[in-house]
This record gives sequence, C-alpha cells and structure tokens, in this order.
Amino acid sequence: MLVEEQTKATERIKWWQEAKFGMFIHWGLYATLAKGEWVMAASKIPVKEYEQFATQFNPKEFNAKEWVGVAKRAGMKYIVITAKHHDGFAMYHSKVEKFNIVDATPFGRDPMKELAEECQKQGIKLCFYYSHVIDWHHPHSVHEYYNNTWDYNLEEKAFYNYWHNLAKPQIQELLTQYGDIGLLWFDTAGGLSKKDSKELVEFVRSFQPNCLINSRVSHWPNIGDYQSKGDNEIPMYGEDSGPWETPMTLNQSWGYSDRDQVWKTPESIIRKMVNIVSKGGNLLLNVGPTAEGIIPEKSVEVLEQAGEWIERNGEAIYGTNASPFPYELEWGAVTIKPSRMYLHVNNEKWSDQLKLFGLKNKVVKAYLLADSERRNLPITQSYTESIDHHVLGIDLPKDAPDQYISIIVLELEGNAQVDDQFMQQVSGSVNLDLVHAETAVEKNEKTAKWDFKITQPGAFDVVLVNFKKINTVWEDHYHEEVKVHIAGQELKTIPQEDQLIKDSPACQYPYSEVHSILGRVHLYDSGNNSLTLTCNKIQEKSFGTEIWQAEAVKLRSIKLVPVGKK
Ligand code: H79
Repeated sequence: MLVEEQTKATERIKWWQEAKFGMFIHWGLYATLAKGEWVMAASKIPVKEYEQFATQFNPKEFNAKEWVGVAKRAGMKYIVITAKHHDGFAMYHSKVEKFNIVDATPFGRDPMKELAEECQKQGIKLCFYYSHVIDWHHPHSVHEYYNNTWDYNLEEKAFYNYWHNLAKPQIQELLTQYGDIGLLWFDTAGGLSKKDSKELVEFVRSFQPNCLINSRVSHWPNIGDYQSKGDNEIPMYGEDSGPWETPMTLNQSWGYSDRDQVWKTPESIIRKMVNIVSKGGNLLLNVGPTAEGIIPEKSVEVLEQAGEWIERNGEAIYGTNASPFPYELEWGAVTIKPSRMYLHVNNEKWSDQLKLFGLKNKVVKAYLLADSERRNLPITQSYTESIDHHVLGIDLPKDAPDQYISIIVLELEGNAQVDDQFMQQVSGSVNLDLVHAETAVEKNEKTAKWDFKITQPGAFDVVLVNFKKINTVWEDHYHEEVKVHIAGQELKTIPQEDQLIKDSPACQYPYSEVHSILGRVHLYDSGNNSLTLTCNKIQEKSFGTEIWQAEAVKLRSIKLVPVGKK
C-alpha cells in the first residue's frame, strides 16, 4: 500500500479502534419463525412460501429510540444491523427489489431510516450488515457452498445477473439513503473472485470514502479495513498485528430463537470484553430482536448490567492499546495508554499484594480506578541484573473495589516497555501460545518450539490447551502420541480430556476449552530454557476467517504449571 493510502486508512479507522464495543443486531423476516437466521436454508423453505411470512411481519413495537438507548446504556459506540441477511429480505426501503420491509409487509415503515436519525441524535455510528454473496431469494446468487438449490437449478444461475442487478444497487442504496455509514459488514464471501471483491471495495469508497469495510468482503486475505475474526473467535495474544473484531452471540444464536435461553452473564461479557480489548480488538456483541420489534428482555438486562461496569471503568477500555505482554496474565489482563498501564484484576485473584514481572518503566504512581481520590497504593520495584528480571509489587486494600474485575492504574515514566520474552509468571506458570512458536514440518512431523525464561525452578505439569467443538469425539482427533522435549526430558503420551474449563475468557460456544496433562518435568536451574512440542495439530497461521468453525479441535497453547500450585 502506498504511504498516502496507509495514512488515509489509519485515519479512517481511528474512531472504530477507539470505540472497542459495538452492538450487532440480527433482525429480519426470519424473526417471524423464531428459529434463527438460517431457518430458510435449514428447512429448505421455498421462496414463494417464505415470501408469505412478509404479509404477517408487523413489528409494531419497534422503537429506534429504545434500541439505540440500550446500546448507549451498554457502553456500545456503534451498531451494525442486518440490512439484508442470507434470506435476501431487505430490512429497508429498497427501490430495486420489492422483497423489503416497506413494500412487502403491513408494517410499511423503514426501520433503517428511523435508526439512522436516532443514532445521529444519540451519537452512535450506524453500520450495515449486507449479505453480498449468499442470497437464497434471488435466482442468480452463487456461493461456494450455501445456495438455494431447493428452488433453483445451480447450473442455470448467472452470478453477474445477481451481482449487477441486486447486490451492488442495494449497497449503493444503503450508502446514499441513510447519511454517513460507519461501516459495511460483509459476510461469507466464499466463491467471490478477488477482482469482484476489490471492485466492490472501490464501489463502496466511491460513495463514502470513510466507510469502513470488514475483511469478510472477500475470502482473499488483506482486503478491507480490519480483520473480522471468525464467529465467536477470540485470538491469542499478539495473533493479529492490525485492527480486528470478534463478532459474538449473547446466547448461542444470532437471529431470534425462542428455544435458545443460554445467556452469557454480565460477568462473562465483561471478562470476554476485557480479554478482547487487552489483545487490541473490538467486541461486536449481538442481540436478536423478535418479530414484534423487541430486543429480548434478558439481553437488555445483561447488557445494562455490563454497561454499568463499563461506565465506571471506561477509562481503561475506550481508546486504549493492547497489552504489550505476548501471553495471558494469570490474574487478568492489561491495557495501555501513553505513559499509563491499566491492570484489570479478576476479583477472585484479588489478594494483599499483586506482583507483576517484566515491566521495565519506573512506576510514578499506582491507584485504584474506583478511587475518586486517587490515593497512592504502596509499591516496590526491583531489578535483578543476573537474570534480567523486573519485579513490581503493589500493596492492595483488603477488598476488591469493583464488581467482577477491579482496575489498578499505573502512571509510568514514559510509555510502557516490557520484557516481551516468554517468562515464568508470579505463580510459577509459563503460558506458551502457539502463534508465537517457531513451527516446522519435517518427515511428516510437525513441531513447535518456544524459548522462555525461568526464575523459580521446580517440578511442573505440562498441560496442553485445546478448544473442542461441541459434539466432537476427542479420540477421533487425538489418537496419536504427542511429544514434549524440555531440558533433556521427554514426554510421550496421547492427550486426554483431563479438565474442562468452564467459561474461559477466550473460548465459548460452540467450543469449550480442554486441558490435557501430558506429564511432569523438572527444571533445575533459573535462566533460559526451551520447549519443543511434536503434534499433528500444529498449524500454520491461517488467514481465513469464515472457516474458524470448520475444525473440530484447535490447538491453542501449552502451559507449565508448577506442581502443588493451581
Ligand atoms: O450472521 C451470522 C451467521 O448467520 C453468519 N455469520 C454470523 C455473523 C454465517 N453465515 N454462514 N456462516 C455463518 C457459516 C455457516 C455455518 C453453517 Fe450452519 C454450519 C451452515 C450450516 C452448518 C450454522 C449452523 C448455520 C446453520 C447451522
């Protein structure tokens, strides 16, 4: 990219990177069936039959002011709403296709117009989701996998008939009828050529040069302004160098489902958001309103409770940068601003003293974000040259001052600088993420190698961390031995499902986090060490996002856990 273009791109995305938290809204004709947004394909409902649902779609309770109010109270800074999902039904007044909420329903209002006005009033950026490739209503849309073959014959489809006569004109409408649009959120681009993807980006820019475009505009890498992670995917520390976002469900569905009552708690939302923001990303959290036009009560309740925490702690969230540490911290997470570091401490890890390894700056002042008087917390800082080791200790009051997560502010001399090599944490654990390993393939063996620093030698359990998709049979995936080499010792074992981690901050439905204890090793000396893992689940970095949920088991990291400590 040219320097000038790069500067423009950086400027364009600034508001979004500062925003951190947005509301996703999946609302469409499918709400009338209350079985999620895939119901048309899942039940192979014929187009003629599906069109009939529009004659009963009358969301009289829809109230733009209330919806935008919910987003505001939750602390969200932008809204991304489905202007058209895969069912092809336009939730706005489209002049190019009658299959839309104004022309095809008794409702007759344009909710996008009402939302645009209300967002303007309440200071929230309005953004549209538009299903640009999948369209089960149109006879000529062609996707790599998900096509309407129950009404139409795949061989008779002429993609450009759809592309030029529906997709592009509708995208133009969305960019010209509703004022400034913050972002166009495209999805499932499978099969779209690189040329068409690039032309679409140019097409969007020709109407609104500042409108952001997510990476799912294309299945080719590096097109768009930021990386959309897979649905419900949270990456590892340092996995993404550019801007990125996790789209996430509040229960287990996107579009309204009357059967799904598995709601995340406010605490879980806060933890996931802090985890995401500390990795430099945005959270786009979904609600699925009903056919009456109501955001489910339970969603509103959870969002408002989470919003109260965010309101108190916004200084440590909005406009921050990612943690400079390349690994999960055992007590929570870190965000930074110029000359500042915020320590987000999980309340169950609250103790008399918090210790942090590896911060090189002098700490000028430490205080609780919850303390309006900013009283000094006593600190100690030390440096041991022989092992190049920085230690910060902060004395804490007896009780954690906030709900769920309490924040300590560190005012630093200069911008945060940390020892960015892998090292043992205060509890003695070492967390090694796959993204930072040196990987190699030799004679059909895949290996990953990490270097790290030990300051407290001893005995350690070696723990393999995987994410496992629901309904996966573990043994189908791990039936070969994995090997670990460390300090002249070797472990060889077939990983088992030893521990299931409930509500990990980085893992959620349809995955769960599984820990496998591979065996025990002894590290006798302080200093530098290395670990080599041999395992057929080691993967090259993948750039695809839509295929996130294609794999049943994903290897994430390996941990050394000191024996006798948890
Ligand atoms: O809009 C939401 C999803 O509808 C959309 N992305 C989020 C933001 C999405 N479109 N396609 N996919 C996700 C991937 C397809 C997944 C599938 Fe399935 C697995 C299709 C059929 C099996 C999910 C599970 C949908 C139906 C069952």
